[in-house]
Amino acid sequence: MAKTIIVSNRLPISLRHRNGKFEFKPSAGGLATGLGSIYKSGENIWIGWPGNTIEDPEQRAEIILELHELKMAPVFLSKEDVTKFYEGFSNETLWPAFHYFTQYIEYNPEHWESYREVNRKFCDAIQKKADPDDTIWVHDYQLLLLPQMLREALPNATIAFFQHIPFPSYEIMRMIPWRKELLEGVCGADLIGFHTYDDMRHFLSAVGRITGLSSESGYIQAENRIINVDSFPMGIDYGKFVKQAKSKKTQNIVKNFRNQVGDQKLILTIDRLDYSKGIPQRIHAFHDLLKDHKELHGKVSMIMIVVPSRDKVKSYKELREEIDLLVGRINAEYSTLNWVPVHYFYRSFPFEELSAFYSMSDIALVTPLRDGMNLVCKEYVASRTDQTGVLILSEMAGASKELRDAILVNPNDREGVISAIYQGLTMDEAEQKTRMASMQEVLQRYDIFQWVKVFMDRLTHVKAKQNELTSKEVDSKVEGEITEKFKAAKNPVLFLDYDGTLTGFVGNPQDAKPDTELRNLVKKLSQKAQVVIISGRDKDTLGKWFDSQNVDLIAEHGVWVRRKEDPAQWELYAEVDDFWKEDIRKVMDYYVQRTPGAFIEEKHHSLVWHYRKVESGLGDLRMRELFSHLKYMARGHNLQVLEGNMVLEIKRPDINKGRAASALMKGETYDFILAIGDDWTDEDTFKAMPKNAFTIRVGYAYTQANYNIKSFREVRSLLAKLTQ
Ligand code: GDG
Repeated sequence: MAKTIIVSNRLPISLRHRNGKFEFKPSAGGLATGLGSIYKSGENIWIGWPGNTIEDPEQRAEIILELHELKMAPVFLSKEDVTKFYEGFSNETLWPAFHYFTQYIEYNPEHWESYREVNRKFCDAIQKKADPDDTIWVHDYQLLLLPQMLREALPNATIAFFQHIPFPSYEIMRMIPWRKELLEGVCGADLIGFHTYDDMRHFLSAVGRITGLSSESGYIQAENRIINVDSFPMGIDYGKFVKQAKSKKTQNIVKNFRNQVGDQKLILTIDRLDYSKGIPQRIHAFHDLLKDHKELHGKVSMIMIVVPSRDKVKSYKELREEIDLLVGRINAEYSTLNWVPVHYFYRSFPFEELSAFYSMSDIALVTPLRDGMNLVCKEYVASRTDQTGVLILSEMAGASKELRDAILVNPNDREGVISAIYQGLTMDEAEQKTRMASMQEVLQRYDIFQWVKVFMDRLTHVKAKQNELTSKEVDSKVEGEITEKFKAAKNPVLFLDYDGTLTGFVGNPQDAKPDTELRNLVKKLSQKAQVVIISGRDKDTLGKWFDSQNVDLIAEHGVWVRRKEDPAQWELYAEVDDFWKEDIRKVMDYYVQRTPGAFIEEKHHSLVWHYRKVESGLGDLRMRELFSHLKYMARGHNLQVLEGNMVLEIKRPDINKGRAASALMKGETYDFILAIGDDWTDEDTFKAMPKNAFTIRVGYAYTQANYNIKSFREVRSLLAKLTQ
């Protein structure tokens, strides 16, 4: 049976070497608990770095054995890996870039090289454990290249990726020299998750602009499959925080702590040491609050817990010194013999004490400058079992998207933060309870277990969707069937769309003329079958390009037809009027004036607005505007507005390829019919085909066709097989 493998840079344990033996302490973090239901069952396993650098083979063997008992497997990193991959590329390039601290970004090719190598190490370690159809869930920014490496090594595996930190705007992403490799690395996954909708739209925009892969409604269209990108705001183990807050142990600690600090309001702040958390800015705000409100002196204290982290990295060392200085200054300025403004702890606390801090504090002040989610604010809310307390939360934390009943602040707006603290200190109990109750309801429902469930369900859904598409793939069996039936046929016909089907897309539509390979292919096909080129192109271009070929041409989606028996004669297949064009052209022209790169193509029965050469993003925006403008006008003229591949076309609704194809087949008895096309206009052709026809859509989109095929290259190769 297929198993599930969880992968993260760090294993959820801490490892200590004491008295010649290793001691393993499992992590009590929310993620480890949430994923516990997965990795602890059946054959499942968690793979990652144990957190120490161990070179000795005997010690390694001992660790492998011990971890095996805990359903974990190690990836061993060398000291150099830790310096270059972990402290270097992960924490000095990706971390600052993804948190918008561009001033701290290091661009070091050696670190990049190591990042690649370590991702490869992870891939190798996983390959040793994985079966071909396993599910592999990769976590976080240290392993952005891993999904694609795994895709290549295990093409049939189900691969998911979740990023715990923000995903920055394209403007930041494009600064990184290795941006394309990083994005392509992530796109090896089937499901890609972020905490918020903003992260996901930044990712989709970067993928579109940097890799060229297009997406719609959260689905990226990769060459051979669809990839779903979605937002999954991570929850906490809600029940655990409630239980701990109510426990005797924690209540006793609260009493004890309270005796020590006396009767005053407490403002709690808890963070890992990190410049993204806005710690100095918060101390400045508290300082100014005390300066402005003398009446608060002696009545309010801040409990500030900073958990040591990455203290070998220069910017972190400097941050620590800055915090020491600021705390020293505020305490020196305002302390009295029985009051200290800031109680500062540079260490971590056991869980029951953490819970006591949450329980006893009147305000939690959570003001990161940027944070993927932030769990501390959620833990505070869960711990407020009597529903009193005030949460002040930064808009820059992912959690602010869910906790709308917190006092939301911009952490850069010092005045705003000061007045939020004042509002919190003076908020009446009824309001506190209303806000807290509503936040608790949200967090209780979307806890960590629900998060894991929703993510895994979505992964199953994406796979099912992919299978639906690939089950229709033209594989060698289908290819064999088509070729065999074609060869046995006496009167076969082929309906072939042109752009995107027989040839790729280019910037200028007039440059897409048939190359030698295609001309030869069509020539050979036309000796064995009736070939109909069925296109939206204008008749003059199509006529010129297929001048000497023995083929039927249907131009402009069925307005014109040219039979091979009479190549000099274009026949009007549909009566069209064009008095509507003047009004519509004026509108389209207005959008051309405003949009560098856009142009209008005029066909006999339609007008087309092209935006392939417009700046990416701007083209879509203008197209949407034009779409709604034209839709309104189209009603008056009984016209249809259709969105195509980087074009917007307006035409009469009763003219389409399907109608033309049916007319051409009338009275004929074909014993083999094949229709191939790549966009919505070809769907009309597919719909018009009799049941026994082979219909194929190029690309992996939903379609009326019986089959999908990867690209125009595969179309050519299929057609070449028919000519042999
Ligand atoms: C990353 C993203 C995202 C803190 N002090 C103590 C202690 N903690 C625990 C808290 C909380 C955790 O550490 C901190 O989690 P955060 O979410 O606030 O921050 P990051 O470490 O930066 O995490 C972040 C997260 O991933 C999850 O996706 O939310 O945005 O940056 O759980 O309780 N625990 C104990 N003693 C302490 O003194 N026992």
